[in-house]
Amino acid sequence: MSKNRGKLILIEGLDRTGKSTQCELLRQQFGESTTLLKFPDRSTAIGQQINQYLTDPSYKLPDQAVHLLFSANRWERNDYIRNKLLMGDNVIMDRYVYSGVAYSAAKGIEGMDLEWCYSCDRGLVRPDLTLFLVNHESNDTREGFGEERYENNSFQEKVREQFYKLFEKLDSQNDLVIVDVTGCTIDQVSKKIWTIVQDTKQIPSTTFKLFE
Ligand code: NYM
Ligand code: MG
Repeated sequence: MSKNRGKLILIEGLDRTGKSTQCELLRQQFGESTTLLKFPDRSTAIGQQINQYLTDPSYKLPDQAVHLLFSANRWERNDYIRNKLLMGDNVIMDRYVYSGVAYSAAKGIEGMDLEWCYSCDRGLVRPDLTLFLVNHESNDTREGFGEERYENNSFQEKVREQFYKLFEKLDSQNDLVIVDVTGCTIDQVSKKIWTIVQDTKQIPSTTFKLFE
């Protein structure tokens, strides 16, 4: 009897919306046979270059090149993700294509529009479910906020706009749930997420949806 493939669940959002905490809690709830991946994956050679760019303000790299590094960092994990899913493992991701496009397009650089930013991610495996965490309260008081590039409120606002444009472009209504976490405790958010995840149907085949 062939085994169903695992679920691919993505948690997205602006900086400091609690994504990493919720990814970890979701991993614990799924229990065995669950893989958690965070993007950027700073453990690879490409990831280390991205890390340097994010943490060192004096590190110079053209924005287009940075964008391609983030995309390459997803591509280098694509086969790994597909294989895990085919083995029946569930895979949880902390950021992915949506962050990749939204943060780059938010820079407003000529020629680096949403379509350009999205094009190099075409063909990557598309999550069965994407949860977009939204906190309507300012997140600039959270510990550590402002330490990395992109972590300021005016830029985050632009990123938010690009996320919504991309959701529209990609017809996300079938596989995206916006989760309002404003004023919620970690536990409350975790319960909301678990309820939504349990409603996601198991995909009974070896096929994948792709970003097209
Ligand atoms: N980021 C993340 C991008 O600009 N492009 C991408 O493709 C991805 C995956 O990296 N501010 C940005 C968003 C974050 C920063 O991510 C680091 P995190 O989740 O804060 O470690
Ligand atoms: Mg961050």
